[in-house]
Amino acid sequence: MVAGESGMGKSTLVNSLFLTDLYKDRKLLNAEERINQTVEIIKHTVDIEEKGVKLKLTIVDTPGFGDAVNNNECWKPITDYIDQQFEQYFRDESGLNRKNIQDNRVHCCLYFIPPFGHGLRPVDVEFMKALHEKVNIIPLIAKADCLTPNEIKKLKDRIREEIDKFGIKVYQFPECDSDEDEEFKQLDKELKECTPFAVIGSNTVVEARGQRVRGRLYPWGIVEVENQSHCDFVKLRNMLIRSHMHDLKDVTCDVHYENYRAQCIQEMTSKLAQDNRMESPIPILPLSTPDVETEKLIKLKDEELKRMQEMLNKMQQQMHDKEQ
Ligand SMILES: Nc1nc2c(ncn2[C@@H]2O[C@H](COP(=O)(O)OP(=O)(O)OP(=O)(O)O)[C@@H](O)[C@H]2O)c(=O)[nH]1
Ligand SMILES: [Mg+2]
Repeated sequence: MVAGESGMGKSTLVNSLFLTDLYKDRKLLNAEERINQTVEIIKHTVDIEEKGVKLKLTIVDTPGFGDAVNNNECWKPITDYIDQQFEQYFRDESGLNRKNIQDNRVHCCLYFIPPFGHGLRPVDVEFMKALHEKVNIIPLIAKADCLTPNEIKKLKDRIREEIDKFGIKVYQFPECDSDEDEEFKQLDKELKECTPFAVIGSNTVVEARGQRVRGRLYPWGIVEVENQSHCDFVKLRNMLIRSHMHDLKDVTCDVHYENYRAQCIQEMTSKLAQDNRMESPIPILPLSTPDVETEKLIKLKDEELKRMQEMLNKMQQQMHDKEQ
């Protein structure tokens, strides 16, 4: 999923990342870039092949915020979308056919930070905080071609400091196994030092050094999307679809989804406790002889409540253990 202010190049990057022109069927406003402003949440499914492995990815492009006078709660449509996917998964998991559940949970959110400021703006802090318990956030510096290498370095340091200072929980790259070879360890270190990734997107192919490459042509030269000395696009792409795809899925499943699930169960149990006659996920039998039957029902519900509470405690303990 991509999120951030309008015009930061989200749709363009999505397009560049998966090397297909996802938007080629749309009416063209601007012949050169061929991407319109995104006005609703759009889901695309793409089939890609990475080193012989076929992958089916779902990409969620979201409309950028910033057009409204008041950007209060501009993250709401996004948090709602993420919750809806969790809810659907939770329903499917509790249903009859649990084996073939389609997993539409959001495993990663690329958050675009503008390159123009001096770090995070209040809206960036609030946006990421609204999302960080629900999804793996990977912050990006958008339109990195606007900055010199020195400026990029400074901005990265600043953003990293502010992420710490404001207690924003962005996706943490897992520790590298100590038995990995030195080259792997070095690459892993470089990847971690590189965050937040500075990216450049483009939908145009230009000619550079005799080759046709994805890039942006300026009067003073060409910036190449996949040139590692121009930006971190290749690093980002590799980590997303090669090195860290599994971890992103695991963290979603073990941390974010478990959070959601625990909350759901807690809400359900407190609802039950409030009124044990209320509509609940546990079937209530019709009462024939009220007194005996009611007592039986209350006992049953008490037991169910106890079980749910135990399950909740266990999950919270597990989550707590994992965090440590
Ligand atoms: N300089 C520069 N311009 C870019 C880059 N990526 C995209 N753009 C341009 O920025 C403009 C907006 O790009 P979009 O991809 O539509 O931005 P968006 O974030 O999807 O915008 P919304 O759909 O409104 O949220 C277009 O004119 C792009 O050509 C980049 O890396 N560098
Ligand atoms: Mg867009």
